[in-house]
Amino acid sequence: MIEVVAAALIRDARVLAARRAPPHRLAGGWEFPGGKVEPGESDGAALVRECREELDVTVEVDRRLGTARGDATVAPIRLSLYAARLVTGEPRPHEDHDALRWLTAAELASVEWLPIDRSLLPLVAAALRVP
Ligand code: 9L3
Ligand code: MG
Repeated sequence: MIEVVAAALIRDARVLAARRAPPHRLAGGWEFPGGKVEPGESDGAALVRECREELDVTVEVDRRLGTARGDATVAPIRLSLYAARLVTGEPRPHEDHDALRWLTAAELASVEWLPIDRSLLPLVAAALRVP
């Protein structure tokens, strides 16, 4: 089981969605930014590191919204999604993503989510309603 963390980065009742860039096999799919937890690393530390690497921002990690299971190439993954807030910086895509969007609850269904991320959307919609 590969442990993966992702951030529902919320600002002004919108959540940040990121589109995976080529050449990854999941290119074109939208996700909550994040990645694999390294050995000995906490979920929170992994999220802070991933948001810095992928978006060039510092985030503060809030509560866990939920988890979902899915399949990666080599092994099943468990994705833990956390609500998070921006502390410093303005998100911009690096190598991992080629587009970013801030979505309202009403706009959540308007992008092509990776299936595992889509399964968590009801929890994100609830977090957007009750910040
Ligand atoms: N994954 C799915 N949804 C997400 C994230 C951050 C990751 N919101 C999947 C894609 C890969 C695996 O988890 O199969 C590892 O993610 P990454 O390290 O390639 O970002
Ligand atoms: Mg990643």
